[in-house]
Amino acid sequence: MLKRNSASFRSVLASHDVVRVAGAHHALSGVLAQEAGFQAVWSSSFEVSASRCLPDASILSMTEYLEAAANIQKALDIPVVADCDTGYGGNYNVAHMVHEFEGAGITAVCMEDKLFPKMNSFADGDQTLLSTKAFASKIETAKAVQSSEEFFVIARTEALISGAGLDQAVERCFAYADSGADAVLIHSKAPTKDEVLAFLDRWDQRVPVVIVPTTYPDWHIDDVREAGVSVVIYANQGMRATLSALRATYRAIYEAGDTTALEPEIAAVRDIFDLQRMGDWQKLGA
Ligand code: SPV
Ligand code: MG
Repeated sequence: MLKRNSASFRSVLASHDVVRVAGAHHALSGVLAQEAGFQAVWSSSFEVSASRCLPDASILSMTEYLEAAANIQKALDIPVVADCDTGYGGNYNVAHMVHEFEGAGITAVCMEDKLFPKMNSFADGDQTLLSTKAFASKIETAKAVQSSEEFFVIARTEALISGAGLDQAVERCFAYADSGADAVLIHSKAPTKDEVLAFLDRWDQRVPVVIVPTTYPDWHIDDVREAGVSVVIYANQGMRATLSALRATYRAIYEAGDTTALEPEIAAVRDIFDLQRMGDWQKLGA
């Protein structure tokens, strides 16, 4: 079926206790995430930047991130959650970003409360926070300029990432929710889930909570749901798996001098045709 009718993120959230989201940087990875059963795809700034071999440091333009997110969305029936970093600047940039992403059929965006240009949360470098007031104003701006009630804005605090602490994280998320955010994302780079649990303990669930369990991977989805988390983003595992597979494959080909041993281990060309919906295309006639 070549018709394109994807569900909005808001409707997906309304019909699931916990929404499981996989990171991707192009349509093919998004389609594989959908095939695995994920309810949404995270158009990751880290993945999109890395796919260009660039740091995740506000180097690419809004247009380049938009193109990546829109290309993924076009291939899917499930919604894309677009990682929009800081909103690409101040309030004017945020307003333009919402117009452009919403206009391209993206139904959910996420903005984080760091200074523009930002650095990836796991990297050494400046993780300075924008003031609560200024970021709350960005959230208000995003909500004020969206065209449809369906559009969903996630406010992400980097308070734990920057070392500002739990009180800041909680206060900021309350302020962002009260400024109209549809959900809050509490990001952590701690090796355990403890500080996220401490956050949840103080959170009053005025809006849903989103987590990104990259450095604390041992949190089973049933326990995540039980803890009161509504959205889980597995932000970069897909790209990391791709990296391992590509590295091993290229090395094997180079070292073996032919691809005989590799053939049973790699996807068939026909598998790729299926993901391209080649059969449906061919029914259209050339
Ligand atoms: C991303 O995937 O781009 C994210 C998550 O924003 S993180 O890399 O942890 O910042
Ligand atoms: Mg990002």
